[in-house]
Amino acid sequence: MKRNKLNYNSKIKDIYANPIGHDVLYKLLLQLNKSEKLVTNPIIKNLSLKTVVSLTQKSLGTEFFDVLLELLNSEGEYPRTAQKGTKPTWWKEAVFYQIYPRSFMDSDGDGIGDIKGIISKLDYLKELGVDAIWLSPIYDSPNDDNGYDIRDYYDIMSEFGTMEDFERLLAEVHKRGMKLIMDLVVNHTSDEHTWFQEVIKKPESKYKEYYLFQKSKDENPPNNWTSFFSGTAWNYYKELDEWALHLFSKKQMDLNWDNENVRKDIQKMIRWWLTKGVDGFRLDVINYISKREGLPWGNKTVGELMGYYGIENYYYGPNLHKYLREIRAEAFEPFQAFSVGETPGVGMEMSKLLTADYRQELDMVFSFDHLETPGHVRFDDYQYDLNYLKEYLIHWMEHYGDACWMSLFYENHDNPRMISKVNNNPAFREPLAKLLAMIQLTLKGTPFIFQGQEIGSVNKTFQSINDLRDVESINLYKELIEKSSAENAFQKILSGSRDHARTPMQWNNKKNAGFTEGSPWIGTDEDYREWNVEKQLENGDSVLNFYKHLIQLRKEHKALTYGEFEAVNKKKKDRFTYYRKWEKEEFFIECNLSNSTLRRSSKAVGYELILSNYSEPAKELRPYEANLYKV
Ligand code: TEU
Repeated sequence: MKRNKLNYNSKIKDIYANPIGHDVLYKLLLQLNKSEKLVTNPIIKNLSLKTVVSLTQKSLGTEFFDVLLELLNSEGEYPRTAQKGTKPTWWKEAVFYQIYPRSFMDSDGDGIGDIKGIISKLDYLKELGVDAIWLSPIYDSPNDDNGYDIRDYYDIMSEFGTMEDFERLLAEVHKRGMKLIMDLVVNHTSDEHTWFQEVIKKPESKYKEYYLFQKSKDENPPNNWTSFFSGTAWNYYKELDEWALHLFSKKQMDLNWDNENVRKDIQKMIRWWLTKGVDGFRLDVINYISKREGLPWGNKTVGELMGYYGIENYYYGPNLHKYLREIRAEAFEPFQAFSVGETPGVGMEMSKLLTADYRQELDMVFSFDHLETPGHVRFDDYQYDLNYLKEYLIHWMEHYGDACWMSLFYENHDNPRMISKVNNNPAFREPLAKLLAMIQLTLKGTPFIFQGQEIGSVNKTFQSINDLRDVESINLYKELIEKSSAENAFQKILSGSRDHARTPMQWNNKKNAGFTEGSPWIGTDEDYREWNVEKQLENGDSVLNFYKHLIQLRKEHKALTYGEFEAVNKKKKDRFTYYRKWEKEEFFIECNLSNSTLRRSSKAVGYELILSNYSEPAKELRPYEANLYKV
């Protein structure tokens, strides 16, 4: 459906009805920790943009609104409403498991996880009930960002093994009836990729057009865009007297997707892997690939609000849909390959335009608005409020629509552990781990479990900055110590470091948690002695067995995958209760989102209790109690 362009006479309600307008305002409200009512109340929603500008000019500036309108009008399409019926496919029924290869299992004692290590654990994953594996990058890379900086798309990182090892892995995965998806990192390549190296050697090379080089008028970078890993997003190259764009580390150079040759080369590479038999891809920061022409300066207000400058020029760029459709048609479609896009900053309405089945772009996306409670960012030291997660999930369950399918996750290799974010009191670790599992595995969508989540992993007690390895943490630390004490800087890093998720998988209570015979590339702490796979496999009540049980139930009962979702007592704080219904089958899920006791829901009386994170019955609903009933 097409709509009219928005302008200064448009009303707030028109802006909120525009898919990007909706998601931008929603995100803004989150960032400012304000209720949605702020834009939906009758007075405000009828204000014209003109009036809003005059009211907020001082704080936001007028240019902010020009930028906003340009962004909003760049999307001519609106999601269709009311398509009824979900089309069944394997990936809607699957439970995915993300492996971060560097930290999963080391087979050769060099302290770095590898492909043979993964193969040795496939039976474990099968036992757990995993249907599909997402492998973080295993391509040849100098590892500035642990493989997210690819040097050669057609080769395997030597620390991880060989192409033969990979082929064996794929065959072993398939032999067990599972699927394998790879990470596709194509917003950027390593600066050590031959394309980039060619340019440095030969400025007149055709590969210059593969990247985003620009001249600058003076000694400063061409624009004010900042990198997600601190500082300017530009590197200066003396050989060329030009700058090249990198949204991430200094060694991750952004590709120029407006160059058709780049797109063709990438599509060719994707087909090459699909010909080998991989089942699909997780597409790294795929919503960043299309940059606004001329790479305009980032708006100051947006930059201050988001913490990054320039983002409005590329997080939902003008050709994004076109490029995604091309990839789909030229590479994915002929192989029936599955795709899930990593799309930071994209909310629900934009996600619809990226994933609705009639649009032929992606199958699913990872949206991230639920990973921090409103008003907070990852590096804040605060306690995550599960009431917000509930609100977010209900919103998506009720409005994402039958043409779209949601990804369900709390963790990945870029985020601290969810249990630690919610409550780091060890007394609650086990019930909380199970509560999170209950929610993730009984909702509508495809669950993605991140390695270690299934044994209730928590954040590590890193002692100093020397214990950390991640380029983001290290760069941010350097930036912070310019302005504050080393101790404060380290505290901030500890709250948000991605390394919490990257310590070795805890297999047993032996040396290095059974991860390696050598010395691990990143350490673990004493935690593994009590919290490890081996121990949990032996204990019927463990977090691991709870996951296993839930996954099994999900497979046995269609109600838990395709079933209708119906929330009950939505407004009741600390309580998350809902039904899943499919034909004659009905389940009721009752969760206590707090660390205090609550009155038990009267609804559950007479229902059959199938699974609970507490073994003894009790009158009250105990801290983080989670129950699954058959109605
Ligand atoms: O992450 C992209 C991303 O925007 C973030 O999740 C990122 O980790 C961080 O929060 C930025 O502040 C993807 C990958 O998952 C991540 O590991 C890579 O470092 C990044 O892209 C670059 O490839």
